[in-house]
Amino acid sequence: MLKSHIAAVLSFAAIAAGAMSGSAFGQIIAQSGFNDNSGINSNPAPNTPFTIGQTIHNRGEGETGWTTLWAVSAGGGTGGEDHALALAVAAREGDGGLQIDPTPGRGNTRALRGFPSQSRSFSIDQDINFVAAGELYSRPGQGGGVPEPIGTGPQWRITGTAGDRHFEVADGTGDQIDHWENTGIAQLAGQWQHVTLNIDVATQTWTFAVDGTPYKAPDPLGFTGQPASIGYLEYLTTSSGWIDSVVVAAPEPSGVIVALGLVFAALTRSKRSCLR
Ligand SMILES: [Ca+2]
Ligand SMILES: [Ca+2]
Repeated sequence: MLKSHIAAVLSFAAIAAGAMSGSAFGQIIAQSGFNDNSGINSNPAPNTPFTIGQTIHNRGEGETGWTTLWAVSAGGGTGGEDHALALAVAAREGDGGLQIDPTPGRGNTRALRGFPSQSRSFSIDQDINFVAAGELYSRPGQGGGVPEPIGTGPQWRITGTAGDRHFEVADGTGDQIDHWENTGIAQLAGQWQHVTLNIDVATQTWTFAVDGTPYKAPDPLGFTGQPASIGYLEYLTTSSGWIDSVVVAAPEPSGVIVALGLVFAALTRSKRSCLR
């Protein structure tokens, strides 16, 4: 009798451990790999979801979960398509990655994509590899076809002189004005770094981490604006760099908690039966 209870406890523990050690992400809402034939969202058909060597503008068809294709613009208007390309050299995974450069005469280049509006907790992950000049901004915000970041949520950027490249985050107060803080986390120019945002729309706060190292903010990071939901992500740059593996995910539904609850229940039952 005791043996079977121990076996049950062990199997529940295994389920719990599996749930905890499973995917690095919770439920993936949408992801983009800028690939054609290998890697995230790739398929055997040539030149889809991306054509290696060509723009990502209006591309990404077949990548499920998103509400729009990638949209590229420059200097706040149309253009920039040729400065946001899916290239093999820009790949962190698969056979393509995004190379994004400022559009000459326009100051910057911006790539934006919509996902189903999130009003609770979710995360945005991406791999980036930029040069030690200019800036890269990312300003996810309120979606629903709103083209400009009028309801900006979290904001982060890479900035600084060549000897002092670093990540900054905006600790917003909802006034739609930038309030930058230096995270003290170095941008390693020419190297891949993994940037993770955990966003809580309900409380209008967020956390920021690079390669698993969290920025220890003196107080919780706020949103720059007051978005009731967040439905797009973007990259706006005056720098030159590569971006790959963009993942929007929701937390795992209480699977781990359920599994732990079952372990506790099993232990309790086991203890009771031992006492009997
Ligand atoms: Ca890729
Ligand atoms: Ca393909």
